[in-house]
Amino acid sequence: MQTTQAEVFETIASDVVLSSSLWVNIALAGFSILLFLAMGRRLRTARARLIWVTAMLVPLVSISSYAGLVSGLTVGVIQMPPGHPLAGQEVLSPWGRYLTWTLSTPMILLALGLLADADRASLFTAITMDIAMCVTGLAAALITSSYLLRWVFFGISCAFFLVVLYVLLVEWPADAEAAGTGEIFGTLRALTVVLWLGYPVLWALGVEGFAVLDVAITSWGYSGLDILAKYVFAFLLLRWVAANEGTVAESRRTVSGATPADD
Ligand code: RET
Repeated sequence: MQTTQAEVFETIASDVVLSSSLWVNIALAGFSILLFLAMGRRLRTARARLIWVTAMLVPLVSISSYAGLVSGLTVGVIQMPPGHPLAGQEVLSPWGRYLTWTLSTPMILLALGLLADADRASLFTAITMDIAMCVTGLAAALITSSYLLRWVFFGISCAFFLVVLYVLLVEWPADAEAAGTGEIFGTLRALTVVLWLGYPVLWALGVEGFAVLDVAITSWGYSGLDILAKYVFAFLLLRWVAANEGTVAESRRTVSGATPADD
């Protein structure tokens, strides 16, 4: 059955729990954009300004993502394959979430990497593996031919996620320590690791996976995680950068990634 965008829009709008999970994020992203603009306007040094722009892009991508979801543009109706708990039924799939994560999550990692003064190779690794995680997660959500292959892609996405976690937990802490940003990096890393682990759990429990949670509750779960992993994260980061611009400015590497020894 072909469902029109207007029908999806109506379905979302008539479900108060589902639509409120989206509108709350549009409002908070809008507020964050204005707040972050004000917080960073006095920054002058190159690295601090780069972190600022990176942090600003998080709510900017988010407001576009959630507007796409409420409009119905990036929400599809898919029929679950045999073997899935809702086999044969048509369910709403807000695939726009996974797509826009490919833009927002690299910004979060870039901001953390710049804060830790990480080298280019580890920045590139974390960001490309993260994008691969999101794209394969999108594939897992959209496959309707085989229940098994949905989980195969889920597994592939988890493997990419492990690489991201490795960089965050093993590689960057030492860089951050050396850069004098160890404490704030530790706080933001803990926030990121704990919250990001919630996303695959939610995927597995939601309609995409075992269907223990319905679409609206799953959407609230993602929205709640987003609020903490994006706006609260970026707020804490920008507040620290604004108060400690001198520390951030004294990068061992230039913004281009060369270490002083390379010069
Ligand atoms: C998916 C499902 C497949 C397995 C894994 C996932 C991980 C997703 C993560 C998302 C983080 C999103 C954030 C968005 C902020 O804009 C795709 C759910 C591992 C970690 C922080």
